[in-house]
Amino acid sequence: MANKPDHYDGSDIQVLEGLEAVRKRPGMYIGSTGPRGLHHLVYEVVDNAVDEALAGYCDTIEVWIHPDNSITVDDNGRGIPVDKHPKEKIPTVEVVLTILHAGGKFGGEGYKVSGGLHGVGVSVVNALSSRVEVSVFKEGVQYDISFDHGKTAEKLREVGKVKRGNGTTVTFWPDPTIFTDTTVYDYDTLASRFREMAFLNKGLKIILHDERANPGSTLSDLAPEPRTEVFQYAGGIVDFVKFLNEGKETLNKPIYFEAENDDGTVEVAMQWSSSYSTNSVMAFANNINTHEGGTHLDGFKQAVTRTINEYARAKGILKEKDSNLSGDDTREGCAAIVSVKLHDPQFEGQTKTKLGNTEIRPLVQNAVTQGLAEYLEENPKPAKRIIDKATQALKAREAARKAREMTRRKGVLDSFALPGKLADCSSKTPADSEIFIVEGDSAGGSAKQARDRKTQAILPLRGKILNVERAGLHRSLSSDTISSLITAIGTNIGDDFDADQARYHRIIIMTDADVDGAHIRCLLLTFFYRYMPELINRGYIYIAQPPIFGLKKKNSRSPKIERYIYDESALGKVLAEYDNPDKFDVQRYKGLGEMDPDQLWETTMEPETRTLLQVNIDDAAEAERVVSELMGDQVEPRKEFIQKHARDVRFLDI
Ligand code: 1YM
Repeated sequence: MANKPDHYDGSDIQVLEGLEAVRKRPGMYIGSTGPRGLHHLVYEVVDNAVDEALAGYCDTIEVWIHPDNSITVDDNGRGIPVDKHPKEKIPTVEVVLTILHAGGKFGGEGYKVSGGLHGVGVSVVNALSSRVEVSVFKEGVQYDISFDHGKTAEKLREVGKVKRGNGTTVTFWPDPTIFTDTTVYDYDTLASRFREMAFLNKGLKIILHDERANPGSTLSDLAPEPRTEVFQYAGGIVDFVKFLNEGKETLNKPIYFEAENDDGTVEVAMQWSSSYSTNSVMAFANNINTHEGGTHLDGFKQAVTRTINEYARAKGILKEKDSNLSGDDTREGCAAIVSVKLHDPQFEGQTKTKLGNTEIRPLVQNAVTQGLAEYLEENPKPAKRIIDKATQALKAREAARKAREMTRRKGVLDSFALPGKLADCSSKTPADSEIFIVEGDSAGGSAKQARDRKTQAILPLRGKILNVERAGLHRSLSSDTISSLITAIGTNIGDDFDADQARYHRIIIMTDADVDGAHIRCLLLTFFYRYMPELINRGYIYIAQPPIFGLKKKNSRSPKIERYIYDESALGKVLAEYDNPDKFDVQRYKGLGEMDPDQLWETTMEPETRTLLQVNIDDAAEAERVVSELMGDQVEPRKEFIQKHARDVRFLDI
């Protein structure tokens, strides 16, 4: 605080030290300064508006992504208080924006989004923005205040009378010196988060505008025109499970129950489909996706397993000699949302997304046991379909176990018998090792020549891989491609899966930049999503980014490529950078096979210079939906999707 201006009083110093701490260690407050952290700023502001909605004062939230990647969030709540704060002697809105952790400390009754990375408060957004502008509307009067790098720039002033209802508008510009990777917002990331928010808060309307546009481009992350989407669901989480099951053949109408006691509220919606997935149960606590599960999810699972077994036995479907249906059997093809709201949520676990409150478990368990038992009794036809599905899962599980034992005896899944096509790396340290899963033998050949043998392994895949979504585990295992993939990775699969056995900590999908390549990539992602989600959670799965254009000097006899372009939308910009673009030939790469080994190394494989996209399941709902829309029973949506999103990677946080 060397050059602290002399007119600061004690509270100002506290303010600066607080926000300075945030600027020094942003990761402690928002997780990272990468794209996730950047998007987190928006959630933090929107969470305040959602809290206002949970308190019953606000029903519409509007968000704009501006062309300069600044963000505006507006709500029609009460407006952040503008009166003088009794302790700090400055307007409360200024306290909220400048004092660390001020946000959560006020509030009275009700459930608030807090804990985890959320609820750190909007002052953190202020600290990490080069500028913030806030307008508060109360009783027809507008009040403005603004901040630069967390410091009050223009004090609160009464602007005058306006014709609009109460509310708050916040605009912020993420500080590019903090978010050094990128300050560009991803529309899909924000859209799926707001969709989720709208599902979880029945009736709440969230409107997202993207004012950015990239005219003339069909294959870029930006839409060709500005766009607006409205998220509002009268059915709440019932609509959520319908959404998760879109494109699937369902076995029952969504079941819904809710319960409440002094500890909190629980809402559950569930619906089975004929799909094989067992990881479509999503649990939330105070609107936060508890990826790591917790007490609410445990209560749900126990209740479902027990209730279905009891029903199946009572109806004589399970005989005395039969073994019980496992939890996985009862949840195969089950899409479910478990949403609890509680006063003081305890978030634990590695990513602070595991709910620890033990008092919520019996509430969920009783609600589900009672609700599900009643449903099964009253709806015998869908009940039979659900039980049949679970008993089939049990049979498949036993068959798969037998098949696994067979193949293991034959040595197929044995780690000593690595697949013949694998060109392994010499390093045996997984943290240093990576494997490229390459489409086709010819690209595989180039990659084998190009690679760094010490750390880079190559596994060429011949043709398309089996669609695991439709085939199920049993058939998948008997496919050559799948079993060589599993063996090469080394983790095994199903009950025997062990992420610690992964032979590589970077598993890189490298496919052509065309529609077939996109399809193969989707199939591989589906495989990892279904059978090795833990590898995605650990951040082991990546997608290689081969260039799509190369610029070569015209009439030059040298094959030297002057410049590679990885993004369709950048071509025009790059050509314009050169004084005389006529002097270049633009070569379009359709397949990896068109590059020689040196080029493949230089553009795509060299660790120092390449770009990799890391796959995560942050948005499991979206991944689940896209995967089933793409890979499910219906063919038309798949075709359309692939045509529309040939290079789109919505599983990804770049
Ligand atoms: C665009 C972002 O922040 N809305 C918002 C925030 C607050 C209130 C209303 C609010 C809360 C309370 C009372 C209360 C906040 N107020 C505070 C604090 N939208 C957005 N809308 N009156 C208004 O919780 O009691 C923090 S956030 F602390 F000042 F009360």
